[in-house]
Amino acid sequence: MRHASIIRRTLGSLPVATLFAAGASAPSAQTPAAAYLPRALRVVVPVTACERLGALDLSDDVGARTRITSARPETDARPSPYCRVTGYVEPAVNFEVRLPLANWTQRFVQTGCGGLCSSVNIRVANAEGCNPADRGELALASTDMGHAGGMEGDFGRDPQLRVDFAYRGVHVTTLAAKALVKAFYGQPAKYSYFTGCSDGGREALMAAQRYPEDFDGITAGAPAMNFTTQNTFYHGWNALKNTAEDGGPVLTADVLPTLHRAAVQACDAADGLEDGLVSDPFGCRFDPGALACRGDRTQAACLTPAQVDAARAIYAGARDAAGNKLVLGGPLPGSELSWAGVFVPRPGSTRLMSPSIATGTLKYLVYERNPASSFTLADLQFTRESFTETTKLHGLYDATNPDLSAFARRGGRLILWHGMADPHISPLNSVAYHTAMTRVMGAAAVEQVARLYLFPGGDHCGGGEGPFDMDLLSPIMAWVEQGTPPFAIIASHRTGGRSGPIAGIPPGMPPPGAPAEGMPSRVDRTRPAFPYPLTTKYNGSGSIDDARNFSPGPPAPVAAEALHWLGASFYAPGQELWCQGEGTTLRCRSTP
Ligand SMILES: [Ca+2]
Repeated sequence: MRHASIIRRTLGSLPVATLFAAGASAPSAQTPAAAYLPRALRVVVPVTACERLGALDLSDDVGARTRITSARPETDARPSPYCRVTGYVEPAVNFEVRLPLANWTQRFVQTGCGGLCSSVNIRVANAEGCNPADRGELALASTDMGHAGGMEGDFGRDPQLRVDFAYRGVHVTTLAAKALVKAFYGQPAKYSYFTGCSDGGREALMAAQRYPEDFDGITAGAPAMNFTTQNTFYHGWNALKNTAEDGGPVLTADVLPTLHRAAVQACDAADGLEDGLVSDPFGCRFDPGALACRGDRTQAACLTPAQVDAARAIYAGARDAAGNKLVLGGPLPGSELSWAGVFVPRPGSTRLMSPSIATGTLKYLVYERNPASSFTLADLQFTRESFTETTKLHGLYDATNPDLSAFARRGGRLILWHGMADPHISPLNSVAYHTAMTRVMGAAAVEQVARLYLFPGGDHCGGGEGPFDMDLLSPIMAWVEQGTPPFAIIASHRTGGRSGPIAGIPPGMPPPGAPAEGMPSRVDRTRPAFPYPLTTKYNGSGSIDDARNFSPGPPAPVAAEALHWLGASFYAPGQELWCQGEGTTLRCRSTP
């Protein structure tokens, strides 16, 4: 029994009961913080003035010309004052580093970006209840990944900017930030972490795969690890399938609740608990044809034939005419409400994520030679030939190398996480990665280095109907610093919107999930998630809204045939390309 060890070993070292023992009688989001504690590390104070960092030349540390553009104390900052340093690595990798002035406890945390990035935005998400984060004790950094204002993707005309976006920008920012930490405090950070979601999840995996020395602990949410297919076939298919001949949408936002109710009705109880959440969307079979309009039904509560076709195609995911999958999968049953704003227009808005990111990626990023400027999304072919052409730079952008043995050898630890109702990136991508790691490294080695958590009803990086607010920074710190592997991760859901920031949301895009309604949010449900492929089982008595009434359920790995697609071979060691721009030419090789 391949998965018996994770249950036995983790249960033995960390009884589930202790994870729930600290909880009050009401569901509480505070419970997990008590279970996973970072080490108590002493405060280290600066050995130099903040402003003096402005005179540093970090070029040797970074291995490329690096300029500091400003260094000044932010003395009024909350929760604690810090030294704010901005700069760039040539050609244009902008970064910001924040160094606590009085309460640094020897940790460095770099945060990832979303979409195509294009702005510097330090955002520590999924860290509420993590003491060093809440108190402002962390040295922080982030980058725009080498270009500003390029959400249309047109920065990809410059090959070097493609490389900076693909993997170099984050890495050189890490080197610059670490050099600034050392100069400011007179010592390096004792522990370094990366945390990101969406493209930030891809960035997180890039670090583990390409630069295993950079971080001790990494959390990777909803990783866009299959960048080249995700931002072309996945988003392109959903956008085109939901576009009628007149250019208007087929599925409109007002039918999504109908579709969602039917999907939940079809799948809710099949996972063992009727709780309004689809906890096994991979095994669920839902046909939107059941909602087809009949004579006696009103339009609001049924789907036209065109809408049924569109919904079926979207669930099925991008395919060629022979049925070969061009992506791992489409959005899963239970995700319907969050299709709004992604490929189904919100009322009163025509702005959509899917056509915009797919068009930009196709026009400027994925092809070795960009298509003509007249290219439109409708020119994208869903064929095997087009797949081969579109993925030629897979080795540049994608983060699918499942061999983390170098990261493991240096003591690195990875927490992967994904919402099951993610409309942007199918959780099958993360499942496929975990499966490939297990195939390549062996289950015991994977258990040493990585965990995957899936959250029912979780939207993209945050929000959604299921409990999806959780502190992951404390568990990764406890694993790295105390040797305590994570087991139960307790997530909460709040009425009235979530309180913490969400990582990985591209600039200008609204966050997923219900908007905050201006009322104080209240935790209305907590639920543990256990390491994949374990499931979460209701104990049979007590509130289904209280995490304490749940236990680890039997492993339920996703069926192998669900992971078949034309890109299955991408999940292999040594798939990386190491590239640089030489003028208008992109030169790549298979070694650094
Ligand atoms: Ca259920």
